[in-house]
Amino acid sequence: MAAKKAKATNTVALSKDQFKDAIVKHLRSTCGTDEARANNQAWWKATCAAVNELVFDRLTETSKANADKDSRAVHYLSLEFLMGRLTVNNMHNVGVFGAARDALADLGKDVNDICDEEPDMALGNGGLGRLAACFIDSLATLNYPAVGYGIHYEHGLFRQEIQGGRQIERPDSWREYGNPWEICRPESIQEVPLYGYVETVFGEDGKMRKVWHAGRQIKGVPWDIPVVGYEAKTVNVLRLWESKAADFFDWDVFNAGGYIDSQSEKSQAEAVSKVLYPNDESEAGKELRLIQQYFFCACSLKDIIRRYKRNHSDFSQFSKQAVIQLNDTHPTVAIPELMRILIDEEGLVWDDAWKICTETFAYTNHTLLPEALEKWAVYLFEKVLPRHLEIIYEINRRFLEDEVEAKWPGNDEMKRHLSIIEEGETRMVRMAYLCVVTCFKTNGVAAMHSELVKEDLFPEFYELWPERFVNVTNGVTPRRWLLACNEQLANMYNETVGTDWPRKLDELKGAAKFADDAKFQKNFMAIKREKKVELADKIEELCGIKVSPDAMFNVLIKRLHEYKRQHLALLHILALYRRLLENPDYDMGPQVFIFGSKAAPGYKLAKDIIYAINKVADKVNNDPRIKDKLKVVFMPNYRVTLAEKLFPAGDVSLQISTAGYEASGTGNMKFALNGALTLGTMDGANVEIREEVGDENIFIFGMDCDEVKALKAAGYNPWDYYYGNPELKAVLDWLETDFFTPGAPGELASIKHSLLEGGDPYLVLADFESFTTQYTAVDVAYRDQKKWAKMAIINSASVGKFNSDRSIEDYVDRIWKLEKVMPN
Ligand code: GLS
Repeated sequence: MAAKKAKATNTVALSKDQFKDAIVKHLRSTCGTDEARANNQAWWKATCAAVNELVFDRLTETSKANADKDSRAVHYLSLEFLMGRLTVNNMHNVGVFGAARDALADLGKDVNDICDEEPDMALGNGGLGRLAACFIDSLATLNYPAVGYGIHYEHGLFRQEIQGGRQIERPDSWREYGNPWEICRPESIQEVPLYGYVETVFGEDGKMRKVWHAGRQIKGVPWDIPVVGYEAKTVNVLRLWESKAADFFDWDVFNAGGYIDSQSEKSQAEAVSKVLYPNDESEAGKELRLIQQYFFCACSLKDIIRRYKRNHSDFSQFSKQAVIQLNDTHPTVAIPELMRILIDEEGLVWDDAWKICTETFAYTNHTLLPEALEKWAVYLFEKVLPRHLEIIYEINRRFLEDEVEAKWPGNDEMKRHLSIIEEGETRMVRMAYLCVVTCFKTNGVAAMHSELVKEDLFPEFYELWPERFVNVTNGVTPRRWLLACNEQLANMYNETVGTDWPRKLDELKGAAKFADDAKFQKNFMAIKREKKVELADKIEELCGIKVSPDAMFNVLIKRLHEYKRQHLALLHILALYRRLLENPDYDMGPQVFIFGSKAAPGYKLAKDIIYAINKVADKVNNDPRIKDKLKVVFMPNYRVTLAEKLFPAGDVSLQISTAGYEASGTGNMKFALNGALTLGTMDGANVEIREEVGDENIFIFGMDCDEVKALKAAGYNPWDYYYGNPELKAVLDWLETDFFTPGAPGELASIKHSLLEGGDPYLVLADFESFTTQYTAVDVAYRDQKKWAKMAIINSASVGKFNSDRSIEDYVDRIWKLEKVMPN
């Protein structure tokens, strides 16, 4: 089907001709060139500048309205914001996408080529960071006062190259040539102390005070990224802090000829915002990481307090004006920092300061994985943040002596168990406990996950304060994940259910009644095919592999982790390959398996899995015996921009984590919205997707969470499955040969060993049979294209719940209690 022109879905803010004039003006006045000489980079920057004429006006109006009304605002503290590109999104949100596209066309430029100039803002690892980006989009769209706070990393998540099948990490430089979306705000620079010691002093009034004599200071320079609400008057701010040396460099040293020495303080300070830590769900216990956390929390709190003080002379209204959401435990150090400011700098007594903290902070838990629950060595805290450690000790003392003692009198074992300080060879600060003890709300990110947070992670805390635990199921913004990335489907929905769905995603329900309609099915599947053709072209361009858009596209895109079980999919691919080799007429429709994934650089097995996928792909894709029935693709450098091509093109969405391990997942929502069917476990938000789309429109396999727990409790033995299933044994043994790595036997063996000698911690072998069996059902279903179309339409039309606007309304209702400031 030919691509219909995207309809401008909201009020046109500029006509095509006005937009054209604006671009031409900015080519000259902003970029110092003209239409004849400009390269695409200049065209892109001039286009952004034209959009910014609208954005910056709204930004100023929003901050003025917030200041005038002295409104309560949420401050979303997150070490990650995975923004991707902003140009198309911002154009849609301010309502000029159509005008911009036509204006550029008139000027002889293709909007896609121009927007391709923009590097991804990859300031996050995966789901957690992308969620933060969706949330700030929704907050602005819903006209809620909100500020996102994070770090202005010089290098975002590494760029992944694949060489000889292996992942190579290259630095990502997203702002090497400037970024038109950000504004530096030197007027709001903050100073951040570090290291040093704490002195106890007595004032003239005889009162004791603590003074932190810092050993070093660094400077936080704020960069503001406007966050444009869709069809809304609100433009909020994402404020990202860049670290700089407090004194640019030491002039005395410089003048004395010590140029290199004078630079050392500068480079040490700048190291703080240099790189994003590329670990998802596991933490490196690095001093620099702790400093990063403190740096951005300290800057953000100072900023929040500075704004508060414009209208208030004491702190009595602070928790009414400000709510601070801690996105996972990464910003937990904000808690002792606010206590320190209130007590040491503002002169409040402990009880008053504590009351403010317990009414201001709320915490979102994003994972149950033990290795991801942050703990910091006490000695590290003592060295970097000595005063904060004292405060944490005092919070802990009061918690144990008052609350735990009252609930479990005389129970020292319980005190040890719940203490914020973990005893052991190296004493550790348990950051999650500090959050739960302080925060007025703790939430999980999907219904099932929130139950596990209460039952398994914090059961005693739940017993103490049941009212503090809530659920807010994640969501994704339909502006980016349907309107902008799937123009064709967006247009079809505009014609079917009207143009309100990008805000009110539930309206797509109206399309479900056409799920049986032959014409609607045909159009829906034609769009899917068009997106598959686009992806197939991309695959050929990036990987040199030809795939047929008529094959079933199975897509598994997410960070590489054993619990996400990319290797389970790999074992299934090997099984299919084997079946085809044994019987070339084996009855299956043509299938393509498409992976996209980055592995943390230090995660050896994850990197081995990438290598294995690539080696298997080499063999399978070039084996004439299987007559193109099976193809395997590993797309390099998976990131938001690539995701925007992959989600619309998927037929099957693989969500195959071990039940109980994936807190929510958000890719599962993006796939369903774009008409892919989920093949997944009863894990995270898959459970709620099933509720929405119906059991007959989803493929569930494997053990559920209770079965996983029971099997583990009973003593799981992966060898039983190895010996019990000849096909499984054969494919595992295959990994030890040199079949996929000619001349180098054993190169893929680490996967087998982790699943057998390593104990298979994520029960890959236990779920293998159920997975392959269910995959046969998927293949059969896909070959009945009418039936498949119906199921795909129902999926897409039924997932309105997973709009991030709904998540935000839940946060507002259950936690933040905000009011809208700008009019709708
Ligand atoms: C994560 C979880 O692993 C995901 O399941 C979840 O969807 C996401 C957002 O809540 O958070 N936790 C994490 O540390 N990284 C994630 O992607």
